Amino acid sequence: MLPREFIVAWMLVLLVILPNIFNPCTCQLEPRWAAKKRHVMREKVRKMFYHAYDNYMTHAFPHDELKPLTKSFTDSLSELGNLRLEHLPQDYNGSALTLIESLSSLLIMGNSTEFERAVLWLSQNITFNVDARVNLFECNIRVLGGLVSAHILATDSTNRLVHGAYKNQLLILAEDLGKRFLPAFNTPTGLPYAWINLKYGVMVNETTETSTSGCGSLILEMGALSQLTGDPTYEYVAIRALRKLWSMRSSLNLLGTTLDVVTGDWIEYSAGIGAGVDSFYEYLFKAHILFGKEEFWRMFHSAYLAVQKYFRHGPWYHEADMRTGKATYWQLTSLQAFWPGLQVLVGDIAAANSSHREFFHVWEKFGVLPERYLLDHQMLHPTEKYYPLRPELAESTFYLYQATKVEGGFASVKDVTTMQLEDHQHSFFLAETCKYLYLLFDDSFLVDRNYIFTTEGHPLPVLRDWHDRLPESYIPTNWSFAQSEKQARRASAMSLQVCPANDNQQVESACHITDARADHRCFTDEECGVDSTTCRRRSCSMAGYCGLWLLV
Ligand code: DMJ
Repeated sequence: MLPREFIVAWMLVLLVILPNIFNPCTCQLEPRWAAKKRHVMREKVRKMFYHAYDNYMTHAFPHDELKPLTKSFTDSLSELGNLRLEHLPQDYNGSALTLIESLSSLLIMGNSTEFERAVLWLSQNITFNVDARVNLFECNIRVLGGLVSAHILATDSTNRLVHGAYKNQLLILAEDLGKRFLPAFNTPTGLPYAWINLKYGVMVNETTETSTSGCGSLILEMGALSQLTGDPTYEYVAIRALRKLWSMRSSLNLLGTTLDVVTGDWIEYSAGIGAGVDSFYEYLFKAHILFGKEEFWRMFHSAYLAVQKYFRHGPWYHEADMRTGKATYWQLTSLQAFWPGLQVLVGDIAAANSSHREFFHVWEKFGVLPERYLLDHQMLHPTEKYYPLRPELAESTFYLYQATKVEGGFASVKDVTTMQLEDHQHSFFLAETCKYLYLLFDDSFLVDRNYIFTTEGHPLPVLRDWHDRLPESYIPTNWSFAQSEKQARRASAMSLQVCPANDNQQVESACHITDARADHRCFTDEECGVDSTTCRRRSCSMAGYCGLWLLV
């Protein structure tokens, strides 16, 4: 979610949530060559997606993921997050994971025929009553998220599916899966086990260790499932886990990376914004947008400020000990690249820009973004040199198109120094990487719609019915709220801009508020917004322009 992400993702977000800055007049004035280039790029991405998709369908479907070099398959659902490959199932033949992950991308690319065909196939052929131990977080973001999002898209009349055949089967499947998740939450703390056997529940002697993301990144999918089924249980267990996790924060508002779900003790006190924690931050903010709960915003706001205060070093984000705030590891990881995208959603554009630039520099250095780069030694991590085509740096993937395309699909990069390939096409390549690239060149799917993308890139609509109350805009004084006419019509993430309590206070937070008029003209100070870099309120000059004018 994620950074997500970096220039592609945040340009995408801008396209989605700031339609006012890309107003129709601008589009009409787009030079013909630019429109042509956009078309060419879009078609390239479409080709890339179908190369991955068609090869999956030919050589791997209905298994989980494609092995593009050997044109075979892997039933990898139980391998996700399972570094030591423990307790692999003996009798599991896959759940068409890549097909589930591809559903919303198919529709976004305008292929409602294939989308519908896939929906019907899944409806008739998938069962989760399988003896497979899966990672709750991975299964939630990929499978539950994929199904819930596809159900919403399948029942959205504007998608012009041939109706009749679809009778909520994906929702029935999603609910079945959600029920199978519930035993994982049956712990003294309410924090879920990281692993669950889909058929038999939590295994005897199951590990009690899990990650912050594992406990804190369930609310979008589980909350959506509750809204769609009317059964509050899913949302309840996810919120209970999130609240417990938040209660375990340090006095600095920092959390660690791993913890024990039975005792509620931290195991790893060092944390950053990357692996094991990333989507916890992402989901606090997105849950606020999707469900409108103040509680999520309050948690996010404190957590965001703590990240900026203790992890940020210039444009970089290192790790720190949650108890002391002292820096621990100085490393850039591929997963951290979601952060600039989240900063854009929050409205902290200047900060997003500078952190994105640094990710991009490392990308330029290697031609791709390595999984882990040691900032203090300015070198690659010796064992994490790979680049599995992660979506967080979707743009770089586009440049990698030629390098990673093999006859049988797209192969992950095993070592960014040698560009040696690996026989694995991850399902998120179709769920996210191709989708974000495509949306960059063709966002027509998003016109007049307001979606939140889950951490796996599955779109969920922001709906009035799901909301405690609609997002409103923070005004720069006193943390109170204002709702403009425009925001009432379009509840967008960018309406959630937060500013410091007074004009002189400079905090490292999301504080950008746009001027009332795009040309920055004004009659009064009230028409001027807040400067994103300094968090200072702009004022109206004698000549009638908003700016950071020196007041004498
Ligand atoms: C995806 O499965 C999701 O984006 C997740 O949140 C973490 N990253 C992988 C892809 O990199």
